Amino acid sequence: SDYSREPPRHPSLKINAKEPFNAEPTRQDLILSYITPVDYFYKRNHGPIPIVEDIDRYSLAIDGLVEKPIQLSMAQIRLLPKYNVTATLQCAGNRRTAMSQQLKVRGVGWDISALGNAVWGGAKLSDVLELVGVSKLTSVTSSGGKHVEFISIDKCKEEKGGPYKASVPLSQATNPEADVLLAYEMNGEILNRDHGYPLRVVVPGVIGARSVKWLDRITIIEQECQGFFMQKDYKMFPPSVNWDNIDWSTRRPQMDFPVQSAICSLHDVDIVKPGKVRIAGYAVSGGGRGIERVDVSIDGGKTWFEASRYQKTGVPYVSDDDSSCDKWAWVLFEAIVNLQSENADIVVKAVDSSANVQPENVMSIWNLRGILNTSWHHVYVRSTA
Ligand code: MTE
Ligand code: MO
Repeated sequence: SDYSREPPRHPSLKINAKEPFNAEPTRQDLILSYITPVDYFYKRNHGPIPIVEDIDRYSLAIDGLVEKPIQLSMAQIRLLPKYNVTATLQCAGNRRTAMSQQLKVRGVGWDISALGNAVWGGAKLSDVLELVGVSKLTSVTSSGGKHVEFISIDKCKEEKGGPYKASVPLSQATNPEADVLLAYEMNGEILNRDHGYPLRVVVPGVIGARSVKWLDRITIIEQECQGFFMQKDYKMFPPSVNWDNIDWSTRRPQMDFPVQSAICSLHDVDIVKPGKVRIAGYAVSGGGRGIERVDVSIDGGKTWFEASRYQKTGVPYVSDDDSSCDKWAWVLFEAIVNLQSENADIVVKAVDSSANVQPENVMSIWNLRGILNTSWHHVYVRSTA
């Protein structure tokens, strides 16, 4: 594998693995703005970043169980109606390091910033599939439970040098409301190489692993994608499963991510002045569920109060009100607390619009791959005058 032509990256990113390149922004940088600048957006790769040199020769193949397979140029994709969808992409491995500190797990270590919120611009997958004769809102019954597989042009060792792939159910792919995009823009700029130039999938509300970058081919298949990252990775196992007794076939590939939140304004073990302290961070849920509430504690979870939530400044955030909020996007939260005690255990947990809550204890959701650590996020601070 060839890492000699990697793109430039912002020097402030914390590098968790160099080859393949995996990096996240600092906690402070992550919440500087509601829309994450491309420079500060986490980068998660399984191989070298491919190069598409000549965009005029790039084409996307759409084939499989369709009436008329086609090849689309970038120019043809750009002719389709363009949508801008604000969506948070979160890696299933976000917060893995904290899980591994309790009991070792396998995988790239991430702090709390393996996510970002961007405005993705592109064509809807439902419009693209109409071009091959697959109509919108194809139900599970009428499709016979088919799937849409996304195949990349990158090469990764987990696929024995083959491309990264993933799939979503055809019923989700053909649903315009699911907002599955073939994105060629990120925050109004041409998608850069790290994030999938020239074209990537964005599956809102679903773990980042399904949003395939550097898209080469879309194929309609009978069964879900049999690739490594669908079948031998990114599955949530119970704490009792270890590397000796694991049977990958017993679990389904993880799709939606659960409710998550974390404090970004503080670290373990910051020294703060007694008095007013700002507690700020993000909360997000999968599946288009909004954030109903963010609870903050400064006594380790004995007593709680509610933080304020916001997306766009000046617009009140009302979860599940599509007209005023971005349903696929995180909320930022903020609370000003009065810290007097010498040692404070500051905690955050969020509640989503289906009343799902985060588990208190990380070991209750421990799994050998260290995915979906959504346990209450703690920061321990000391206050001295
Ligand atoms: N697509 C390809 N082709 N190759 C990859 O390694 N990584 C996936 C997904 N799509 C990956 C991919 C994972 S695990 C995540 S979390 C997201 O891309 C990360 O997207 P980002 O690097 O744009 O933040
Ligand atoms: Mo990921």
